[in-house]
Amino acid sequence: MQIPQLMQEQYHQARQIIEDAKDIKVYSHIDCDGICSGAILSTILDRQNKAHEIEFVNLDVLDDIDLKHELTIFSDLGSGQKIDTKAKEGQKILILDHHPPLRQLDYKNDKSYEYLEINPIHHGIDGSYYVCGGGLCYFLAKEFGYDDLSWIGVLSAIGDMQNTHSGHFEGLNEIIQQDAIDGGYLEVTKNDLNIYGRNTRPLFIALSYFSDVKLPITNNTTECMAILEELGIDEKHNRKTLNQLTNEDKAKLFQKLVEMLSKVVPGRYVQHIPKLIIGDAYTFLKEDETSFLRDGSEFSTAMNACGRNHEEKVAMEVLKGDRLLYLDELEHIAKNHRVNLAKGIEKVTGDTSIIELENLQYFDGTGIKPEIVGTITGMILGYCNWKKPVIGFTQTDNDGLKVSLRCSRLLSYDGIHFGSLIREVSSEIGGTGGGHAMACGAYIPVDKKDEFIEQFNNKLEGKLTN
Ligand SMILES: [Mn+2]
Repeated sequence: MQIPQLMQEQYHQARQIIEDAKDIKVYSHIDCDGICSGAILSTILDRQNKAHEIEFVNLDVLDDIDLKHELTIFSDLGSGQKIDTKAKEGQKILILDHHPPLRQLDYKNDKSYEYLEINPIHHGIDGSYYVCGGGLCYFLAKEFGYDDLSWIGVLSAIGDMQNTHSGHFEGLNEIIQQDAIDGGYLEVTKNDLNIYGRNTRPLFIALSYFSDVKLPITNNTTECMAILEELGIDEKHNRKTLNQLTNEDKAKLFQKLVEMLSKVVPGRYVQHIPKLIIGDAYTFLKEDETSFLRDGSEFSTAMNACGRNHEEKVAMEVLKGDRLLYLDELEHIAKNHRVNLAKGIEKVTGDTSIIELENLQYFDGTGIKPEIVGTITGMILGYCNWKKPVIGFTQTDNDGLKVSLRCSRLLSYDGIHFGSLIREVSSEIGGTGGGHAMACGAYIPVDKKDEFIEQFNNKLEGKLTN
């Protein structure tokens, strides 16, 4: 795939707009993709000697926002929000977003302010699997000749789960990946064993987090050690990590996992088993060999940890190259984050009961911060029935309910898009929602919880394999 000509022309225009501007504000999203987008834009602006402000925000603050700067740039957000209701004559707006756009390509034509929106969907390019916010910002960097930022584009796509469909990058993401490889920033190991924590987690612990399907090893480190011993891998419990295994050991482990999975997975899911344990692995070659920044998934988790704790700037400074001051801070934030997650898990699996209905299961996560309820919901999956999605609820600061849904990847491979379902159900009861096929969320009125559960349960009738 190549960048369509019209989109390429938009990038020329975007460059011109930036070169002409003196007073610039950037709004970006608070997740890994948004932080990567912000870091790329900020680097472009630094190198162009452009003073700029950058702010990481939630989507809900953007509708009817007061624009105070000559040029306002929105990255990884903006397409779906009414960001220009207060735009004044002479102001300029640039949007780089991959979410479904509210406005058409010709929207700019009769405006008294300058409006440029670069969104792949306007050009017939899928925004879930072919390019994300950070990728769109990278193509702008490339327009300026800053190909060295390609690796941040790759990281954004990892964080945005753009490769979940096939285990590989496709579409425009492939161009970014190739640029990063050509520049010597990235190594892609095709079809590697795909277990989280390859660089820093001892394998027997990494394996115990396997939760797409409940296996004997799930949340059971003793069983993990026994299996590694049986396979003759790490039998002395040296706490080897995945990336310390030989290919031969990886192949043995792959066989064992397939065997375990085949025993418990219903027939219609069997074809998807390899995708659960195999995928491309991304190594950032400029990072220290033992650093968690060296592995793409671990790096993106640290970025998300910052977003969840309102420390996006720390994450951005690390991306922009500061490894002295900010890397320590990043490690500190990531560690605290893990402690908070563990406390949340303990709470839900301890005194809160997980309630199972015909087609879903849910828990009351009161007291869990809304920023981390999604991550916790994902980790709770390993304690539940993997054949149904799990939904967590918690209160927001403004008396609403935050809803998070996670499910086994097998359900999404089977064709269910929970992001679309949650959008439908939440809007039917006066809330808002959306997201990925297997990780999504919503905000709903606090008194609509029961209605939400009932409607969601009904909507799933006949869609799941029990
Ligand atoms: Mn994104």
